[in-house]
Amino acid sequence: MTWWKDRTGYQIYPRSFQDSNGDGIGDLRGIIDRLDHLVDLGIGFIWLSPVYSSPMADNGYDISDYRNIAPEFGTLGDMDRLIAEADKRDIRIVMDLVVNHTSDQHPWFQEASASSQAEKRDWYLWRAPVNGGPPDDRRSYFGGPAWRYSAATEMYYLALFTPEQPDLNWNNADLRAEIWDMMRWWLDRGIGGFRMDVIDHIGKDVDAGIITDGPRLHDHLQEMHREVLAGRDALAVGEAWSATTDTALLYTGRDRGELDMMFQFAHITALWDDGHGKWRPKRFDLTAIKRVWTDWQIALQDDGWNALFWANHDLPRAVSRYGDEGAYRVRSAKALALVLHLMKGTPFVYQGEEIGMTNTRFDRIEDFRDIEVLNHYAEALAAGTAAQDFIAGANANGRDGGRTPVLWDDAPGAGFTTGTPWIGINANYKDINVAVDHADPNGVFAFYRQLIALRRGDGLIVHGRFAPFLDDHPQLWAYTREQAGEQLSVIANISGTEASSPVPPGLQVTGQPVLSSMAPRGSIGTKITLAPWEAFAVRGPLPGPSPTLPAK
Ligand code: TEU
Ligand code: CA
Repeated sequence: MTWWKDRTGYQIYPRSFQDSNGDGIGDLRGIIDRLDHLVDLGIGFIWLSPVYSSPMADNGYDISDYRNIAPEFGTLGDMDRLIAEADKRDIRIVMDLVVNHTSDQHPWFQEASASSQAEKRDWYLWRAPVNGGPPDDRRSYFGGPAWRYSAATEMYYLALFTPEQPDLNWNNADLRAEIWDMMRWWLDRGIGGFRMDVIDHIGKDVDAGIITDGPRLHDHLQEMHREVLAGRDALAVGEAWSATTDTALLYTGRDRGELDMMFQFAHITALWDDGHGKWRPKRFDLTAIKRVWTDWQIALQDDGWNALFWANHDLPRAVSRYGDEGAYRVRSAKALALVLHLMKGTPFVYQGEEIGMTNTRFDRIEDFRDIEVLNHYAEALAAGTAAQDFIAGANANGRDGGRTPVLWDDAPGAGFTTGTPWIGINANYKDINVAVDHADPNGVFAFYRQLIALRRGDGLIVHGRFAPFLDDHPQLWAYTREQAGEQLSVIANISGTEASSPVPPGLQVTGQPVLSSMAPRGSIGTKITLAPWEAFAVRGPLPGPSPTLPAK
């Protein structure tokens, strides 16, 4: 029932993974064509970002039919083929469940917004104007007001993301029943589970001003478990930007009957500027990142389960945000992967991360595609921000940089498409692509393949107890995992300059070399000195007092 504990997940953003018909947009057949790449990598399941029918206001996170496939991605038959072909390769398909909101083109909303007497009116959140305007001044995440006026019934509806994404009213039992039925319909089609989009939002109580972590959040999740997930061998992983180590076990505790694991984002927001959020990212701060991961490792040490990740379709690419894009690109990609994958939890690889792809940068706002960037750009300029300043922030921390096509080879179109891609392809595709990296025994792909293979069936990596060291060192990241008398020690220089430190009490790094971003090492001697981005793991018997030898 917990197949996901020793497997590694791989996130596919379908629009940019592989185009099979030359329209410049990735599609399901393209994914099927590339499944053997994932087999080679050792992937155990795919988190597939939405492929359902959608007007694509938010690239598919605005769904107009939960039980059909957007034509640009293919057909239900293609989806069934993907499930079957992946299953032949022992790869499960975890679909993206986006049920905090639908598209405004969903028939449910079309019906609900047409008349205040509509049967499904209460499936959305309507409020009367106040003093001729919106009920309150709440802002949406993607710019503009969160309350949108609907002239047909002269009322406002809540839309926390874009106006095209009206929030569903989860207090409505008929709505919930329909969601359960749809989830069962997909599980019966053979998918392996769901990644649940902004799931911390479904308990909202807007009149109380509570949006995340709301009063009925866990009631709904427990009902979902009873109605859909109980007894099924399906993964439920929730996305919860509001989650903390205090609330994590409410979602993922073994006796909670809710979710299996969750994506928390404290390591992401720790580097966001207090005043300007992601658009003015703070300088990299390793101690802040280590603190978050250590807190979460310890919080879920005995219950619950972490999802381990650096990047996804909403975040900048790992090697650009946390590593080095230049001389140490490959080594830093390996170092970041090693410290992440050897922690306790299920690692997720974001498409292209396995070859150390870097962020794509755009000089002009016209080259960006993400509605979040475009809307915030307009608001920032209206507030006096210089265009280039905002664009610099959008390139550093926006969502488009990591959403450009996977680089497969050095052909025009990078092997992604023979047509005109929907978004620009990274200009470094001739140097950084799967074909080049895959051929390099010291490449990023080869390292990820070894790292992922280590985890499979390994009790120490999957279940070993976590212990941190060197918490305050600004360059070094060190921790151990212990299980059944064995210890795995991980030590990494997450910086571009040499790092050294006395060996902290209790940290013993001796044993068999497991993996290294450079030449294999089996020990650190009496003082730690690591080259830039040198990271390695060793494994051996749990050090401790040598066993007393029997008297002669
Ligand atoms: O993202 C949730 C979400 O809050 C992020 O969009 C985040 O707020 C933003 O990137 C930080 O500035 C999920 C999906 O992952 C995202 O792609 C969707 O746009 C969003 O929900 C709405 O469905
Ligand atoms: Ca296509």
